[in-house]
Amino acid sequence: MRLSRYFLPVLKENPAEAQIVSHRYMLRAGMIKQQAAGIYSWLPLGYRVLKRIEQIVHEEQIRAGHIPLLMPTLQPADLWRESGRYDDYGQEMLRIKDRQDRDMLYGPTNEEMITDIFRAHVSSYKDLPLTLYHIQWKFRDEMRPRFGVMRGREFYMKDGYNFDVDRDSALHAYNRHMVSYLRTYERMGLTAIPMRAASGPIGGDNTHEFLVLANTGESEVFYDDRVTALKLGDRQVDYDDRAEVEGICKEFTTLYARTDETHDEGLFEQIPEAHRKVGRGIEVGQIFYFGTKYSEAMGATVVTKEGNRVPVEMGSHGIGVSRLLGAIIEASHDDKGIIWPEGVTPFPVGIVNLKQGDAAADAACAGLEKALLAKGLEPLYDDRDERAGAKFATMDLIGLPWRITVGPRGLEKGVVELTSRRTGESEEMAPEAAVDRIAQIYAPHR
Ligand code: P5A
Repeated sequence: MRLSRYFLPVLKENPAEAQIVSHRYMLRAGMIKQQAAGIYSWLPLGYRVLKRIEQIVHEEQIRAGHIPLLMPTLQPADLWRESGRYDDYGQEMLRIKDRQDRDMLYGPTNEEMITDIFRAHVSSYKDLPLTLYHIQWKFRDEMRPRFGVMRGREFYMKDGYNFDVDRDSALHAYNRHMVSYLRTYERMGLTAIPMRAASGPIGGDNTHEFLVLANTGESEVFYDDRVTALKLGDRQVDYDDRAEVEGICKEFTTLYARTDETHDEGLFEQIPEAHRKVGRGIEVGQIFYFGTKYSEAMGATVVTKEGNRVPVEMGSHGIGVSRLLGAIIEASHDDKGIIWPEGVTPFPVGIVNLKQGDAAADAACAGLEKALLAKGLEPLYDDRDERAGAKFATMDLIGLPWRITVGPRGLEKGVVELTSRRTGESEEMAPEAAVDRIAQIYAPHR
């Protein structure tokens, strides 16, 4: 993509309405535009990151054996009357009437609708286990939408729902989600800690939230800091192996880590003092096991091997896809702008032409662009007729992890400069070597 033809409405000034750094940088980097309180348009750069995050979520769900579908944003109120949540959900639910005067709502979550799909088509243990998920817009009329996409009213969520014949199988589904989430967040360059939490309006007594530590987080968290060193890494996990999956969950949930809702001061004090930490965190996901809460109310049953008809065991599992952009920026930035982890960056590399209009520099940049594209790595080429300083400032703000700088002086020696956004370190090398290096860096991410 050439910057001269792109749509990147960068702001010079700090927007007054942004209280936290991720919101400020998303506005300044031309990623989002507010359309109403807590409702945003996703401008091209923001949209690219949203799609990258969505892609990682899909890949990891499919790896865990979960099946994508797509449910609508609008739902009939009658489904929610069956579960009893139509009245319980209160002011957070956006209620709408259609022209026939039927009660509708903009879905804040989909437990009822997925249970309706299940009961229409499944009635035997032979069709289980089953986990269906979608990535779809949600609406919650939050009392205090704030911090940009972090607490929106309209937001993008991955929500998955497991159906199992008995409690043990449903707990395996819960564990499978936990492990797949750990891998998902790691691929985005995040450390997200599973913490014992409260279930709120979704229900059930077994639930974990995934928290990214950040001073600007909305949740107060209490944890043993040794939990932050745990990594899933590139272990190959067999998601059907109950013992293996449970073992990984134990590894990640044995050290104390809780939100304020479930915090237990007595247990907390048993942690050696040097490791005892109180801080704040951003909730980027939550998993629930709630058994038969919805299936019983809505008549979603299966016939077991023994021939008994029982309500199906369920849980639901959510990832805050749009919130993740904010969380990643909170975790990865400096005073010049965003620093995208390679896994989610909107473009893998930026090309800065120091002397637009210089025949050799223009040709070298075009050559780099072509060579990178041929490797499936689309660069963002700043081909505008701007000062070098302004070009660097834009690249730093939008946070591409790598930059190739091309100028007539370097080209006389046959080199360009490859710079890491994270460390600021630069290295001179032949243009072909820079392309190879970028390809190597991204090999594990594509
Ligand atoms: C699990 C999936 C649920 O709704 N039902 C389906 C369950 N869980 S949840 O914890 O309420 O939401 C899941 C994740 O969505 C993100 N999230 C938000 N993101 C942006 N703005 C909001 N207002 C908002 N509310 C929830 C969070 O990341 C949460 O963990």
